[in-house]
Amino acid sequence: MKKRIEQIAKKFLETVHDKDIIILSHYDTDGITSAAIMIKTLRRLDKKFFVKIVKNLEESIISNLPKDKVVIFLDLGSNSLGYIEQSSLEDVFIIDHHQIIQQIPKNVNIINPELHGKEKISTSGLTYLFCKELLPESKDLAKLAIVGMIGDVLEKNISRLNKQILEEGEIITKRGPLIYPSTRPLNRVLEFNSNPYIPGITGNPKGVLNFLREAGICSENGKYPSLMELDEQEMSKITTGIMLRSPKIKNGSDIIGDIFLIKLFNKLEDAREISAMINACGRLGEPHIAIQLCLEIPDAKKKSESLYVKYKRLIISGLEIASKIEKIEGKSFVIINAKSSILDTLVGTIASILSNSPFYEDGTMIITMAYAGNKIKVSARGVGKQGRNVRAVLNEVVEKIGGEVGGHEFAAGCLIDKSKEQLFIEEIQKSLEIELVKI
Ligand SMILES: [Mn+2]
Repeated sequence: MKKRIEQIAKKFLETVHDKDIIILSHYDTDGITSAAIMIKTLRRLDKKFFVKIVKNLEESIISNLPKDKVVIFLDLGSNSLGYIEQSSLEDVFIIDHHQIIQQIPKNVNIINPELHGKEKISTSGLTYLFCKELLPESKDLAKLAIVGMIGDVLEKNISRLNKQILEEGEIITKRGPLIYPSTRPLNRVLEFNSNPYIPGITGNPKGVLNFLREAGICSENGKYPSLMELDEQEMSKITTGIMLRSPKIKNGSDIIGDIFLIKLFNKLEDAREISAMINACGRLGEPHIAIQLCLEIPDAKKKSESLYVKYKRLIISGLEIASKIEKIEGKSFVIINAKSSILDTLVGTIASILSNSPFYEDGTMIITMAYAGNKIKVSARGVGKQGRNVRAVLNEVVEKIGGEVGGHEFAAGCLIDKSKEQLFIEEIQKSLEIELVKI
């Protein structure tokens, strides 16, 4: 993998010598942090570039790219190799970690661990390693790679390369309960945190104060310490207290993990919080604000904080809408068609939250749908780690009616034509009911 990165970086430097660059990246946290790492590096190299952040890499986006520029795809492209081959683009670079299903075309230089050892690493991590080859003094960008790693939930099993990135970035880590931000007063964080939902504490300021008193954590002049300020013993008291109150948390490992602190705007921040903030900006259609946040442009912090607040409100109201609208329910599945009442960029998150809630039994498949222009965004989640392979179910239907599928066994999504709305619902019901007979 390292050799490969070295080779491609060398080729990239030769290619961009007299050409402008287009960066095309994905709108999630991993894609945005990857783009920010690349932007910073190209600026330092005094290169001319243009950035575009997209939700999906559609064929028209690829075919409209100017042919005389060097195009670098970040966190996407591996699924679009056919389109890229047909595009007659001359110089294409891809840094990505998604599965590859096609042959690598001749005009493509690709870095993807799926081809080399399959190590679990985010695109932001790969982009960081790549940029370090372009410009060795890039270690200050390691923190962005870590934020992207968290965005893609790859922090539970830190791989070899990620470990190296953590060391190079001098990232402060601490074991503790994963309630974030770990940098703000505990009472506020416990009250407003809903993941995990802690009965008697989440949304309950009085309950929070009782809880902290029981754990022996006192306020000083009315101000409670942050999680990061606690010693080991206090930290474990908090963990035990949370577990005692939460029947859904069965093992310590469900709640304890590594807390990562990074310096942004010269202040220590919880990388999980920054990751969530970037995600919110991207999903609300303002990825440029998130990029500015990563680049530490002063105005961006306030702007992304207010987008983050707006996003959290939209999720809560989306959950309310999902609970109220008429659903199609069958044995061990539920279809929630929000049409235009929930943003297409939020239905996936809503499906995830519902799949972790106590409202649905293990083995249930949750399907949420929302309009996205002349398409429909469908998200599917399995409740508990059992039951159907939700990706396979979507694949089967989409093969019949057309569309694009992505994801894996427990979390998948697809994009279908709006004209296929009824057909999709009929077909998926058919397939779910038949599959049940097979079980
Ligand atoms: Mn990614």
